[in-house]
Amino acid sequence: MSAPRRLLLVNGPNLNLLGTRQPEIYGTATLADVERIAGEAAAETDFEVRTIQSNHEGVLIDAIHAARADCAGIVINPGGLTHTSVALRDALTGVSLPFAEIHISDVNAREEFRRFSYLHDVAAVRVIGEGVEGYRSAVRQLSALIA
Ligand code: CA2
Repeated sequence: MSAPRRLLLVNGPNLNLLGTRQPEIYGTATLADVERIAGEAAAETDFEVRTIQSNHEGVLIDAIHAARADCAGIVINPGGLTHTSVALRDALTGVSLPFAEIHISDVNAREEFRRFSYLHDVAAVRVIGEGVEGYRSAVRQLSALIA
């Protein structure tokens, strides 16, 4: 059977606040804008996007597990869990779907603790510090890799 033309877009803790605070770091676009950008990029190659944002690690892990049934890949901004979560890494490697890790800000140019990512060696694509347009790039690169 051919792979489903669907990607799961995961946004982790606090990304629901996009566009409301810290514009100097994250810009002024909202989570709705991010989800629209990802959907537009996916449509270029006839993919659709399912979105989830949660502030709860277990909810994100459940969504990643569910993606195994009907998604071809995952685009994820894990928020602060990037730097802390073995469980999120295990979920992503456990479902064996290719995934793109995206960060809006340049995590390498901020506090030292943001430089390490538990996903850095298992992500198929990494996009860092390109603002919310980075989601477009992540979706395009992941779709190309799957197709
Ligand atoms: O740069 C990114 O995309 C991050 O993944 C964002 C996380 C941060 O912990 C990572 O180190 C880098 C934080 C997401 C919180 O987003 C906010 C947006 C607006 C206002 C407050 C928080």
